[in-house]
Amino acid sequence: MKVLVTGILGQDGANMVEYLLANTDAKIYGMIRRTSNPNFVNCKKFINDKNFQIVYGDLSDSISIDTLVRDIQPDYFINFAAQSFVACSWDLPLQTFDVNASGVARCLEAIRRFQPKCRFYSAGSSEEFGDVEFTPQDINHPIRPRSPYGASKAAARHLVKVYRDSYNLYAVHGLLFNHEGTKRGEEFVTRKISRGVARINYSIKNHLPFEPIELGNLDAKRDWSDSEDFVDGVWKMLNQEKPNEYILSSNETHSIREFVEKAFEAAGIDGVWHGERTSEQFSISTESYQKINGHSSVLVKINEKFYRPAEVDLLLGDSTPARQELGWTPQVSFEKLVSKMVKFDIDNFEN
Ligand code: NDP
Ligand code: GDR
Repeated sequence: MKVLVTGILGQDGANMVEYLLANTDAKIYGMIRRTSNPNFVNCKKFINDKNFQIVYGDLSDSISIDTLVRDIQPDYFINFAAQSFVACSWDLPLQTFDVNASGVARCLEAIRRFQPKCRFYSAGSSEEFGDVEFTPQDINHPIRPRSPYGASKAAARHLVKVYRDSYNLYAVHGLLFNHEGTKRGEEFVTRKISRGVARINYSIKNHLPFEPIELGNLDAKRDWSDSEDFVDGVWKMLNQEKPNEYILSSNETHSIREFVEKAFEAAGIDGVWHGERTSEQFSISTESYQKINGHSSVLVKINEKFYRPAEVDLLLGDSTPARQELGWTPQVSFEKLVSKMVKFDIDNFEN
């Protein structure tokens, strides 16, 4: 069995490769694009595995995708590559659309032409629901994106359906709510917070001054899970009798504010909120503040530059069909996820 996985330097691609190497005998081809200084930090566990091989390709280059599918003849093509940062998609709307939507068309075309029995996964997103009409969101929720990123993923979803219906391909666009972990990119809010907590924790322990973490909208609510649970759900989606689309989610929602509280709690730092709107701050509670020799006690403050032109206020998924029909059972709770990320970043900061 041969599996082509894209986005392997990112979070989900790397977790998927680890999962496949641990659970199958497949030969894994991990696609990376050409960059001057690729970062292999997420690939440490498998980069030298005999069943793993790096291949070059780019979703914006159809020749590279055609060549890979034609030469490898994969049984599965799992596409996690994307311009995945919503905030940046207003700055890069065309590049976002080209990679996330046209890129999926390039993958589907390559499969149609060179290996039509290959099973294809396209990484859909709860951002497609955007300006939500009802909660929790299930697979029938209307598509109402609020960002160029959300619009690009919605277009990819339509393309996958068109190719599935037109050419009888096993192609699924599974809708993933937010998922995080120790491989998460540093600009996403959860990792930004867990890394910030690790930095501040180090300063407090060493009686050093520190800068607060600067965040945008604290009121947005997200349905957060662990990426390692999701790659199992994606693999299950690819191994059904018929190609069906499912939602993967935790079925819980929490605000950014709650993530901040839980993250500092995981490091044993007590904080309190005060102030309103853009003046709101999270500061060390008086008792523990005395331990830090009178340095500024502000842990989190607002920086308006992190607000978005349009926000998705509330995401809460309903993944009951995936749990019942795929037998998918996520293992990591919200609390466990936060403490796992904080602990990892504290250990890494200190070593
Ligand atoms: P990451 O941003 O961590 O990884 C994305 C990867 O895509 C990176 O390795 C990047 O390469 C690669 N990439 C970007 N552009 C191209 C291109 N033109 N050609 C080839 N590779 C490219 O994302 P995640 O792992 O978090 O997400 C995986 C997928 O799931 C994405 O499609 C994302 O949109 C989607 N998704 C993610 C969710 C989440 O909460 N994590 C939720 C819903 C959907 P490089 O390292 O060189 O930059
Ligand atoms: P999101 O993730 O946009 O949901 O997309 P992100 O972590 O970037 O934002 C989550 C929420 O936090 C608010 N926020 C901030 N966000 C960032 N990045 N930085 C900040 O300083 C900050 N302050 C507040 C945001 O406004 C937002 O409401 C992720 C990506 O993985 C997508 O690829 C994926 O499709 C969706 O999840 C589901």
